[in-house]
Amino acid sequence: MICSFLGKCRAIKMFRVLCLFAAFKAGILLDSGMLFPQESSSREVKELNGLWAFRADRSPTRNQGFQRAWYKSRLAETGPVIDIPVPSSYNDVTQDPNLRDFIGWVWYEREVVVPARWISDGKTRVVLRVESAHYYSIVWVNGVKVTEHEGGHLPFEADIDGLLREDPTTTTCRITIAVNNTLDLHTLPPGSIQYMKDRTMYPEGFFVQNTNFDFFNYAGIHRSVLLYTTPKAYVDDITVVTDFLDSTGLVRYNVSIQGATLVTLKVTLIDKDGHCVVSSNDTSGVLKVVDVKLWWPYLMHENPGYLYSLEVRLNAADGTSTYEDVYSLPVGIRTVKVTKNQFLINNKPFYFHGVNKHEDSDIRGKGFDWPLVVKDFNLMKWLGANSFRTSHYPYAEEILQMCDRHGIVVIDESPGVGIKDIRSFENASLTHHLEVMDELVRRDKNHPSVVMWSVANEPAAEMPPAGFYFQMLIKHTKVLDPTRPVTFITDSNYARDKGAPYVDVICVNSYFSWYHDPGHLEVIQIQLNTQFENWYGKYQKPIIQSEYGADAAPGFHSDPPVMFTEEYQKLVLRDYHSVFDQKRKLYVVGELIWNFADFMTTQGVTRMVGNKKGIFTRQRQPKEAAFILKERYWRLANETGRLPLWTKYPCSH
Ligand code: GCB
Repeated sequence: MICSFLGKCRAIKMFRVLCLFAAFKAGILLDSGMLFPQESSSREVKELNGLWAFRADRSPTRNQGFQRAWYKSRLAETGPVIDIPVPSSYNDVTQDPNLRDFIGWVWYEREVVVPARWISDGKTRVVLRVESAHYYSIVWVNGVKVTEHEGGHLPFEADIDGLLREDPTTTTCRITIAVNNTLDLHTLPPGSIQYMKDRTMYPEGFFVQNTNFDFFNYAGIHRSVLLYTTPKAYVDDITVVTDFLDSTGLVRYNVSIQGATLVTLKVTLIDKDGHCVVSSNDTSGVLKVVDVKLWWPYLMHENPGYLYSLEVRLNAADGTSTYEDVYSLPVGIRTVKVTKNQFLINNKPFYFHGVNKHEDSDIRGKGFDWPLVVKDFNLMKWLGANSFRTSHYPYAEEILQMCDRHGIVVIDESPGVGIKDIRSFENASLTHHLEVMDELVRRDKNHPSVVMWSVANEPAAEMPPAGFYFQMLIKHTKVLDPTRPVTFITDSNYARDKGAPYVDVICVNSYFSWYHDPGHLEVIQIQLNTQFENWYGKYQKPIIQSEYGADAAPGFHSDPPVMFTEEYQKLVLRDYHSVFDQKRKLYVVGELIWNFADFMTTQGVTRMVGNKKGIFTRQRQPKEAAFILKERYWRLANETGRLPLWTKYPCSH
């Protein structure tokens, strides 16, 4: 009996391992890695944040910088420059209205002292990395072009040690980065430039950038720029996929190496207390973790966000030198699965009670800012939020690292927002969108907090090309990562949505009593009920209410409630919640409020200094709705999860 039971267990374990291999093989199609830069005994990191010299190219064609080769000499030698901080959007840091709304090329420059040993030892690889610059970037070092990149929310890098060694007498190098925020029909997000030629109406050269998304198109170098080193033979990428059976964790890993063929490798999984749990000398394999500590979401377990560390130690030699490289990857062991009416994490039903966010704040715009990140995490935890969606683009990787550590679950979204013009479904757009998914999955594949990919927000999913477009996009994403569900966020009619058949989870945005039937709170429950029944009836897939909400100007009150007051916002939430409470027992697996905080938008008659659907103000102070949500989320957590011990005394946190 016992033997056959054990045999069965072994067979199941074997089967699990085989599945993990299959999932993994497909997931390592990407050719090179984008490991987060990290200091170790073999690697150094030098952040280049601070003040950069800056000039916007205000010439009518925006092309003067290229015509006059501004990258060839110091920027200050070719014209006036101002100080601009990195990271930050440039739009809101000066008093110049033209710079706030500038469209076209801007030029950044910074001189850097490179440690002499990086150049002289001949064994060091020096990489220049830009974590994100919006939207199109070209980078020169000492006047020589080293890379260019399309896309505003993901990192790119270039090896520059060869270039630095060309003149080993100087250890100063000049980095020039030209960044263009112009969006066209094939960019992500798409946009278009409209020239106004009627001289009785508009001044000479007048044009506007049109977009179909509801946030300000902040521009500039939004995240860190840094130099980092690795040895010439180095760990280029690590991929992990995890599973578990009973109390044994399975970590399938693959290490890819560059710069050497003859290497010895040691891979060690280390627990939080620093103890070695299991190790191997192979470049790929499955590590078995006895008495595994799983990665759990916040409020689902008393010890959420448990991370092991996978230390990869490489030793290599060529004819003349020896190399050692060390990289440590945080690893959370967990599974994600979807049934027809549930979202399972570690085989337990998970209910998303969370928020939609933006990378947005006063003065910095979309610039990365640690105090803001920490404040937002503290607010999310105060609220009892267990999840958020990176609406409407990939966020800084440091934010995902925080999510891994705190157990905050993430729906990771591409910048595919505002795809409304039929020309944005053409091949050029699809090709770029596929590349962006490659970059996104390559960067974020190892984060346990990321449980689902979202390929787009509210595309014109009823248009004829949308079916093919989303089928390709979702298939491609599943090949890149077969271990996570894929969705796109819809707002369109369930019967006409051409992409919905391909998604794993239906994510629906709706604004009843706001954009439809404004002022009529009494329609919410009936319309929301119909929405859920229609989608589930047609597709039998779990549903997340991925956006709902109402604008509230902070401090505006009225009873009876009217739109834009805090009372109205609260009542919209109340009516949505009562339907969620019926449907979450059936097939609704989550609710994400729109939005966590007020945020800046383009100017327009429906936006009074930005979108005010935040439950916090842009300065992160609570509106009344925040307390409604806090009460609800903690109640949901009490019903569905296991709270951390400190929550017995929540006031002290
Ligand atoms: C939506 C969009 C989001 C907007 C929001 C609104 O459906 O996805 O980007 O900001 O509605 O407030 O209009």
